[in-house]
Amino acid sequence: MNFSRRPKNIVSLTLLTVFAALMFGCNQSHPQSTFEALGPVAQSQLNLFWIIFAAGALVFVLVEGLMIYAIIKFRRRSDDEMPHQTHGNNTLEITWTVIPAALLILVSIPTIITIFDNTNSPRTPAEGGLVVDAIGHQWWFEFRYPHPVNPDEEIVFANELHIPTGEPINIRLESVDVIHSFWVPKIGGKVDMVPGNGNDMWLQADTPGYLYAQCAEFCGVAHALMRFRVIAEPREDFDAWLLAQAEPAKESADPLIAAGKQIFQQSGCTGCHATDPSSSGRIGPNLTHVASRSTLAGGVFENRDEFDKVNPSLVQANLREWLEDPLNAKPGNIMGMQAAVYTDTNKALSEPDISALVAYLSSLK
Ligand code: HEC
Ligand SMILES: [Cu+2]
Repeated sequence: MNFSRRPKNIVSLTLLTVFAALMFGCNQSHPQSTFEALGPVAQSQLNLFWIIFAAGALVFVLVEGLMIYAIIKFRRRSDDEMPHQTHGNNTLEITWTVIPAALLILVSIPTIITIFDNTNSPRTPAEGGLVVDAIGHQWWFEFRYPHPVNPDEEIVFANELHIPTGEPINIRLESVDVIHSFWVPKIGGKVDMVPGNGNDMWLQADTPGYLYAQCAEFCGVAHALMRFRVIAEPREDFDAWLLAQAEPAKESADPLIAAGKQIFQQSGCTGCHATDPSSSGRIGPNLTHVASRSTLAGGVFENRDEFDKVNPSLVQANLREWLEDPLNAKPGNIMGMQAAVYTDTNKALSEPDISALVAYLSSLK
């Protein structure tokens, strides 16, 4: 590096960085912005952010102002003048110890109130509030709902959390492997999913919407591709959705679909995937209604078209791409690393096998 050019490089690099940051900020879509709070938990977190930000800004302006004042006031005025030397000042030292301590105490009050508000659900399961289990897996999310008809059973779904709007939803967080973190930026969360040590949280969406969410704790190679969606919908739509999920997998007489089902059973898929709505605790997502999901493979594939509807031809194209080469779509994922059809070339799926599997899986609506 040419050292004489260094300051110039630093200036242009800084300008470039500022420019890039501004350009990114210009984007109209902020699917994961915490500045657009759509529910009470996210709103209280945002309020707390502004309180702390304001306190920090106040301290910044005050300290910088005093510093600039001192630099100018006590500067050396001529080459042979020695500025006045000061050693210790009790009044000043007490002041700049007491003011920050007081500020910290002030900020801690709304912080503690927010922590308790975010922890204590306004309608607990005991008070009749809806409760959903969210289980972290490397690298996807499992959700279990109470069965709408049979209280002894659960409905198991993946990568898409449906919630009724305007109600507090109690979420019990767990993990089967490493620590993950559950985060829906616009309505709340960022609470850890710890294996063997359940955490509780609640959140609420005030209006219907399709929200982006993701794991917020580094959990291994595919962490960045561990996403999920939240679908907030009116109570009736939610109830209808849950009833549909409680239905057994669709049967079909179509020969290609029947062939696909057979390949599914013979290729080891059932070792990791259930096709019964109440079956949980497998290595891979429950596939009973996989073709009704708006994404595949932890949010990697979008199944929705420009009208925001799950589009059957997109579902088929995405299933095909996933089954042809899961490691290309999501590097390091457990299916690509462990399923025999990908690790043992003698068992590899043929093109007709994949077509039959796509026909079968896309019939599971
Ligand atoms: C070793 C266990 C294992 C086997 C065997 C396996 N899978 Fe998977 N499968 C997974 C895991 C884990 C995921 C989740 C991957 C991710 O998102 O990180 C997955 C994801 C999927 C998905 C996407 C589901 C969703 O909701 O996103 C489909 C479809 C699928 N597998 C089909 C199959 C088929 C068909 C077979 C048989 C040829 C098969 N799998 C065999 C573990 C397995
Ligand atoms: Cu994770």
